[in-house]
Amino acid sequence: MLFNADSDAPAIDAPEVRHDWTLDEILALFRLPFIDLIHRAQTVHRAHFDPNAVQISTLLSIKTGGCPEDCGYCPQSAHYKTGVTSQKLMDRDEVLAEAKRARDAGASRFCMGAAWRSPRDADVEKVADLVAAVKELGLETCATLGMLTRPQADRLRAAGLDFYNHNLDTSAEFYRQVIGTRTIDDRLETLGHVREAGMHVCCGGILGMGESLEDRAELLRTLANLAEHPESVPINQLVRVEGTPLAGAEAVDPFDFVRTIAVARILMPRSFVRLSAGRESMSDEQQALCFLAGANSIFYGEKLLTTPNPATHADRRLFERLGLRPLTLAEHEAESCDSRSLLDA
Ligand code: SAM
Ligand code: DTB
Ligand code: SF4
Repeated sequence: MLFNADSDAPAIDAPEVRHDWTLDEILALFRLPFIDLIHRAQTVHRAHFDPNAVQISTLLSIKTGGCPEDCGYCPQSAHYKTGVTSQKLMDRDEVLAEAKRARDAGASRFCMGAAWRSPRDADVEKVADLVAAVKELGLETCATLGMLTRPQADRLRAAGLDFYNHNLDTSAEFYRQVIGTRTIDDRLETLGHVREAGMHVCCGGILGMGESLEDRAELLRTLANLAEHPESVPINQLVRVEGTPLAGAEAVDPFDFVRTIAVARILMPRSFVRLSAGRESMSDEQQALCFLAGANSIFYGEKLLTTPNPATHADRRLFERLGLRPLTLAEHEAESCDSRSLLDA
């Protein structure tokens, strides 16, 4: 590994996609001068992607609230009083109407979220039916339903599920301080089942929960050292919801958020890095810096799962101001390592 004379950060002229990052190398990237870091990230980004194209996903909470898990950040946990009430799984027709709306507004991927610790087999059957119907509309499909067994992952894949979202969220050590009802090893086990079933992995984390720089670096190290990089890496900024234990967490320094995007881009050069939750509280200028640092995916639509996302007219205006354009499914197909299930836009 080559090193810059004036920095411990690894050089970017090593062309290979690596899976052996050390914590020190990653910390050295975080500690680069901001401008140098962004330049490196943008250079890596341009080697793999059109820098002006952004993949668009839309989220829908198909089963909201009442979750038995105690994730300290989440408004949907039954452990906290946040005003989010427990609802049953949405009807098929309602989900399909939302999916059509998302497609017509320009989304290429539709992500269905459920506030489950782990779905029952009967729930998986219902979601499998939704997945097949959403695919019929010409959308890529993503689901995030909690922990899956291998047969459940196989069932969803057979129904045509393209992506499964299951975040590691933070370092293993900090995870224990935020969530008591499961471990990061439980998460890794489900990610293994998703991979074995042949689905694309969407896996990232949250910044702003009180984690240290080392925790952020360790999260990215774990992601980048997986046998295959997640195809999609969502970087969320904590949405501080009243009633959750993390409601009073300190805000993330905007430049530190951008740095994390840049380091994710450098470590996982071929992955889509998603500027995820938290955009509502970011300026257009901060979002532009995130795109410059290598973010190339967003959630589009006025709601995330239970909290607000920027108004669609604001996002369209932002894209216009920056000369950004939505990545079409056909382009994504060309860039994706597994395009079996993608349809032309
Ligand atoms: N229950 C499933 C699970 O935990 O995997 C799926 C839904 S859960 C809401 C999906 C992800 O949303 C979490 O892993 C976390 O990254 C993110 N999330 C939840 N609450 C959030 C918040 N307040 N701010 C930012 N991201 C949040
Ligand atoms: C991800 O990484 N972020 C999304 C999606 N994957 C499922 C969820 C964000 C949730 C923000 C809080 C809410 O709206 O409830
Ligand atoms: Fe449940 Fe997922 Fe929220 Fe945790 S993050 S409480 S598992 S919905």
